[in-house]
Parts: sequence; structure tokens; C-alpha cells
Amino acid sequence: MSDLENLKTSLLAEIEGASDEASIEAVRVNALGKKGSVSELLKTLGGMSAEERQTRGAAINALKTEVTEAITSRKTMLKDAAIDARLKAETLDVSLPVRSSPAERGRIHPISQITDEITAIFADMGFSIAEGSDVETDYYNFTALNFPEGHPAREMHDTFFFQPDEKGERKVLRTHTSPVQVRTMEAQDPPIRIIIPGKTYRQDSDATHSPMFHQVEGLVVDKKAHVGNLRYVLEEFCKTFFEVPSVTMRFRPSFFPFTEPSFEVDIQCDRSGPIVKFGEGTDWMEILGCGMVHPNVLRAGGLDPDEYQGFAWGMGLDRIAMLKYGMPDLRDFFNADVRWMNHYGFRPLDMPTLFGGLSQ
Ligand code: 2NM
Repeated sequence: MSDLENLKTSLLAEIEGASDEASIEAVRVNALGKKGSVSELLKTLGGMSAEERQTRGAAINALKTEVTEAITSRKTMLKDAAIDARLKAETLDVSLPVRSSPAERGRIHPISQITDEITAIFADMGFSIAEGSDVETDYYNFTALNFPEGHPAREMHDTFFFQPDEKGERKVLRTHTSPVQVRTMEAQDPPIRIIIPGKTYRQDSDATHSPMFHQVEGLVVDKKAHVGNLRYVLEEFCKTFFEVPSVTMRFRPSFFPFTEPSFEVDIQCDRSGPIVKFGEGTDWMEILGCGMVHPNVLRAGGLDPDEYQGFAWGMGLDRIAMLKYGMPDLRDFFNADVRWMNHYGFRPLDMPTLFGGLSQ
């Protein structure tokens, strides 16, 4: 067999043996590329005599044509095979159920939901939301709020203290959100109408107490703010929040260092059945504390108590959420158990709005 026959046989075998598009391309380069075996043969044509070119030259060209055709057809075949394989592998069953998106599967924690509900109610009455840091100075958490140094009310709060700094000052985890009220009074001129949701901390832990808990406080400061305004705001809030046309509220005298007079507020309810009913019944449930802002607190906020009055209130969210949604143990709130979240959580798109009905 001539050298050309040999080359042809081996090239055709290689072409036949190429099993994918990359290997057939490699065969092409080896045969027809710049330094390919067939291309090298073609380069010898120039040095041939006329008759040699007629016989051997024609044979080389015929080889080139045959090899090129074989490669082209193998390439087409391998390309079709690759497409067939992809079509088989990438089938999509359009009859399968659509997988739900994270926005549908996720749940809003009841504490976030209740915070949104409460802030929506006060926002509708013209309040702005104010926030502050969980870590506070002793001054903003106590002194400015009329808890004097050594006053027993400081002990009442079971405060978490940080290590003293180089000046001997101890930062605290805020025991209430009230430092935000003082900072707001310092920063902006009355009239002030703010609502302050946030995390608060006290050393206390059982079925109804968690060392980290949530409060919403409110503050109004104006030239003529009085207990009548306070009552009205809180009554309007309770009606909307508990979704009843009227509530009976009871203001009991109490003591807080930052307010004078101070009250604890109960609402009438019926606790005889499995769930608490509001706006009816013969029981009372304590829901918040409130009062007229103490002159010393107004002064700490840079305001003249002869010119301005204020009223403020505070409520713990965790207990109210337990009552509103019928949850037995407060500690479940913070266990991060997805089964609990699926049961008690709220759908992300069911945002509380007053026009939509708070709890739909
Ligand atoms: C409460 C009860 C009564 C309160 C007072 C103030 C401030 F800073 F304006 F003086 N903020 N919050 C307050 C008053 C909080 O929580 C049970």
C-alpha cells in the first residue's frame, strides 16, 4: 500500500473513532491544520516535476477532498448527537407543581407583626417612629429619666451592666426604650409625637419573662398636653388594636420615676372562656403604664417645664402578643423553631394596615 493509502486509512479510522465534537476537531487540526499531515503533503507539490504533479499531486488533492468530506460529515453527525443527548437530558416536566418562592414560604415573627400593627395605628394618628441603641449610658437610661444615683428604682430594673471603661463609667443594656425620648427632646423642638419600638433587657427569666423583651413607648410634648389627651390617645389605640368598637379602661394611680402623676392602665375583658375577649366581661387586664412627663425629665431634654408639658406611656409587647395570639409560653418566641414559626408566624404579604383591617 502506498504512503497515501496508509495515511488515508489511518485518518479515516481516526475520524470514525472520534466520539465527540472536541475530538473530531483535534483530528481536523492534525490532518488539515497548518502543520497537519495532509497540509504537509500539499506543501511538497511545489517541488515536483510536471508529470509527478499530475499523478501524485492529483492523488494528494483527492486525499484532501476525501478526508475533508469525512470530517465534515462526522462533525455534523456528532453535533446532532450532542443536541439529541441534551434534549433527552434536559426535559422539563411542565405539569409539575410550581415551587413556592421564599417570599411565600417565609413567615413574619409575631413580635414583628405586633410591632408593625402598633406602629401603623400610631402612624395613622400622626406619630413618627424613633429608634435608638440597645447599649446606653447610665445617664440616658437612668439619670436623665429622674432615677437619681442610688435610687431604689434602679435596682427594680435588674440591669445588665457592661465592664466599666477607663473613666469608670459603666454602659448598660437599656432597661426600657425611654432613653430615645430624652435624645429626641434634645434633638428636636416640640411639638413632639413619637412612637418608639425596640428591644429592652432585664435580668429575669421564666414562662412570662425573658431577659430580652420588646417594648413600645410613646411620647407627646406640646404647649398644652394634658391627661385628657393621654386618655384619648390610649383609648383610640386600644379600640383599633383589639378591633372592638369601644373599650372600658381603668386608670389606677401608680409610680414611675419619669412621670407624675403616673397610672397603670387596665382594660375590661372576659377571661372566662378559652380566649380573652375585649370590650366585654367583668375581668380587667393590665396593658400599659403611662403618665405626665416629670418636669426633671423635660429639663434633661432641654425643655422648660413651665412652657411645655408631655405625656408618655410604655407597654411590653411580648405579653400582649401572647394574649392576642393565644400563646402559652413566652420562651417559645425566642427558640427559633421553624415548626412554631409556621404555626404562629404571619405571611409576609399580609402587612398590617388600617385600611386593610389590622389582622384581616
Ligand atoms: C412607661 C410608663 C410610664 C415613659 C416615660 C417616658 C419619658 F421619657 F418621656 F419620660 N418615656 N416612657 C413611660 C411612662 C413608660 O412604661 C411602662
